[in-house]
Amino acid sequence: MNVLAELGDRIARARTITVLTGAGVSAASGVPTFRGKDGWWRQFRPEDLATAEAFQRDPALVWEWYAWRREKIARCEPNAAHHVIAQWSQREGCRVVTQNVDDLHLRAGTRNLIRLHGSIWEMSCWDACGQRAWRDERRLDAGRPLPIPRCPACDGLARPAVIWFGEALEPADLYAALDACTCDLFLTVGTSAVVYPAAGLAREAKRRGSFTVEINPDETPASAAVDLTIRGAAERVLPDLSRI
Ligand code: BV8
Ligand code: ZN
Repeated sequence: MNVLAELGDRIARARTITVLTGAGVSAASGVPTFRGKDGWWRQFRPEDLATAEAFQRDPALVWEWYAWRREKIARCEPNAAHHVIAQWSQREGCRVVTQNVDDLHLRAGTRNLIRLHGSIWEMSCWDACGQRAWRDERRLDAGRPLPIPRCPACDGLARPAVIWFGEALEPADLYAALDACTCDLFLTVGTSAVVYPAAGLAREAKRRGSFTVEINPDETPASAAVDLTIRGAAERVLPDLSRI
């Protein structure tokens, strides 16, 4: 039986499935990945700007980067990989854990979605008045960056409601993701497996007895730890699996 057929059979037989996704799942939709060649903006890497220190130092610059990403993402549609994962998520026992902040899983209709790093379409109060994660989908107007968004409650600075490097994940999300590591089948799809704690989930699932699979065109630090690696693009491999 070939590898895809074997995995398709496992998917059909699994009582519980968890899918962990990274930026590679949105690549076919046109969303820049973080560590790919398109991950840079001007002379900055994501790690330079996705931090509270960068925002403290220059909120306007960080907001320009997020406005640029929002503008790009607003023109993207969920791709075949999102649609297959959304279909699987309708099954009892299937959970989806995403590191992506583009909300394309939500737009594809995914149920039981755990968003580890928040959403680029939500904002929180930087001045910590407590106003959190309100939706704001305003776009760039005529190519000029947004005026820095303000908090509707205290008129302080608003920040993107995402988890920056050096910030703790929401405990409820982290616990839900860890709980999802107890499953028959764990698929890690389209992530470079370098950002923790998300990067440790495949190993945790294996430790808990899951059959673990990586779907990625490239090798990653997780490749040696999983039971099965499928070298391919999510938007091609997932539809093939769903047809088995
Ligand atoms: C935490 C949201 C602790 C923002 C993101 C020093 C100080 C503090 C912390 C640390 C430190 N050193 C290390 C850490 C931990 C740090 C970390 O892991 N750093 C790394 C860089 C070493 N982690 C953190 O800081 C986390 N918090 O540790 O808190 C703590 C505890 C208590 C109190 C205080 C603190 C928070 C990490 C979250 C960072 N936020 N995003 C935003 O988006 O603006 S991370 C960002 O990168 C993304 O969200 C994504 O989650 C993450 C990983 O990227 P990927 O999704 O994997 O994308 P990437 O481009 O890397 O790879 C794409 C993959 O797809 C590739 O493998 C490619 O081959 C593949 N691909 C391409 N095309 C396809 C494909 N696959 C399939 N199909 C295709 N077509
Ligand atoms: Zn406020």
